[in-house]
Amino acid sequence: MTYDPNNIFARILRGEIPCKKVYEDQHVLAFHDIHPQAPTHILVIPKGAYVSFADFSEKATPEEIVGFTRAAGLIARQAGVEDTGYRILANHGPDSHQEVPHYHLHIVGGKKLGPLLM
Ligand code: U5P
Repeated sequence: MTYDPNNIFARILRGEIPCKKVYEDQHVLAFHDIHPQAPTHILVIPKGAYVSFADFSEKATPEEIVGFTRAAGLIARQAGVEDTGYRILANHGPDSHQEVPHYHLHIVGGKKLGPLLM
């Protein structure tokens, strides 16, 4: 799938659309989901142009992958959900209900979560 440079997260990265930022570094931006599904619902996105997890895992540099993974852990810790627990998930493609074609992790927590599959 070709990356759409006008997808909503690309526009957030360019500052064209506001977000409730919780973290930013050279590789990563993280912000609160606009429709939170739990008390903590943060989206972590790479600054690089990757459509989904499959694209990111294949094309991102080792520095991006390490930076992204470390940042996600730090963001969860800073959100205060490390001790109580949280869920990380990423949707890839139509069957997963991926809505935004820019790779993102959901960090969800702050309450007891139900079973994963729905
Ligand atoms: N979303 C935002 N801000 C936007 C557009 C979408 O936070 O401007 C969120 C949606 O609420 C959704 C997520 O939870 O992005 C996209 O998830 P996914 O279905 O693509 O995995």
